[in-house]
Amino acid sequence: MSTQNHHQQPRPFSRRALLYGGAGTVAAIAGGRLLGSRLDTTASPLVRPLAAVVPPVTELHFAATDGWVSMPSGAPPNAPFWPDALAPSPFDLYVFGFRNVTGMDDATVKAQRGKAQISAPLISFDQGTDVKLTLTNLGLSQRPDLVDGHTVHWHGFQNAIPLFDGVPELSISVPIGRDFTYFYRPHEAGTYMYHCHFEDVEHVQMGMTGVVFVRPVQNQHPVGADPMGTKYAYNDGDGSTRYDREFAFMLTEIWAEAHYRDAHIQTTDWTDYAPSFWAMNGRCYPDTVAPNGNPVDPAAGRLRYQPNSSLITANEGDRVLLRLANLGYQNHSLTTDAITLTTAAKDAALLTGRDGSKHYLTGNSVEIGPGESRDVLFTAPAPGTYLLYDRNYGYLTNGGGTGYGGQMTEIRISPRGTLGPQTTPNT
Ligand SMILES: [Cu+2]
Repeated sequence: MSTQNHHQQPRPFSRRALLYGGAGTVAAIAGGRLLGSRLDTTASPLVRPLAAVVPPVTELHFAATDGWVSMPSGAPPNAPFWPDALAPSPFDLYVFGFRNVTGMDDATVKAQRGKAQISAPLISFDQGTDVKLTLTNLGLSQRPDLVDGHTVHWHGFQNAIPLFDGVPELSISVPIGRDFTYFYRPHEAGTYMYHCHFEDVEHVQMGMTGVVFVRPVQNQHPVGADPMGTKYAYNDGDGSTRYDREFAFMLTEIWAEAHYRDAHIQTTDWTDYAPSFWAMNGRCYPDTVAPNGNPVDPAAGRLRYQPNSSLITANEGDRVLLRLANLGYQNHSLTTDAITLTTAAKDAALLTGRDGSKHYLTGNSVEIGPGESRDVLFTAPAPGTYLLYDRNYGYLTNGGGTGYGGQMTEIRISPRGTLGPQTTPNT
């Protein structure tokens, strides 16, 4: 530094000072308890106690890292890309992903490094309840040379604060070894999706995608003669989105060659995109119908890090809600034979006219493009097993092998009164 600089008068306000101030604001928000205690002790009569004005808060803690998962064993090998020779048994494919580490102590959180899951945890919130989601970047155990950040981008959420939007070029990403707390106040019910936005073409393809949905306030104020406890997909005003059971689906494709290149320190030309697997909730048929798993259960086997089942179960006559989200790079069209599907919402918006009239779509197929969501209802037909599948038969394969695979699952209908009330989605 020159003496000239040393003698400069400090300017009252500069762009750099503003940037520093911005960072201080982030720190204050991230340390919510500290901020709160300062506000509580202020002498200003204009500041009311926080407890009187702050809505209830849901707090979650996620970790971002890499890991290994398993595609169906019947797929033909595609040497050297799949199965990946670096994969520890019983796994065969390298991924990036999120884990829900809420409530874990620091040492246990750190122990999840290298144990990512696909698709990301299914999360849901109540309209009007604030959300604090802390993301910890645990780094990549297979690629310690790669110092990528991670973020959470709630796709479709009308975020008033860019800091919490998760687009790193415009706000903040979380470096390795650091935490950042995102804040959301969900005003709009519906089905959304979330994903990491850091090097997003790569990180999304590698598995950092999940479904998030917001329950409407109408659940607390049932319409007509509906009893308390009635569940609705939206604030529809007439009960037309009432449902008994809900199942969420993250639709993606998996390009095994790109996953191999990430594991083996090679780069990918994304314009060559040519997926080998088509997945529902990170699994390919027939794995889609296996029960929900648990990433912290060592006995969970080859689907341990693909814990989200896509099996649909219901009693005859039940109203069933399908929450569909597509974070692949291809269009998908889900169809079912012999069941009429009603699409009530697209991209977390109920299909209504300005006068509130309903413009739901009926048919046996639902089109859904990349980055889009759909809320689809049907009434469970006579007992039996039905299929929900992508009507592009090219997507009903595992690695181009014989037999059915890919984006397909089963709808298993039981006689009336067989299944008790559903308490958790996708069960
Ligand atoms: Cu990421």
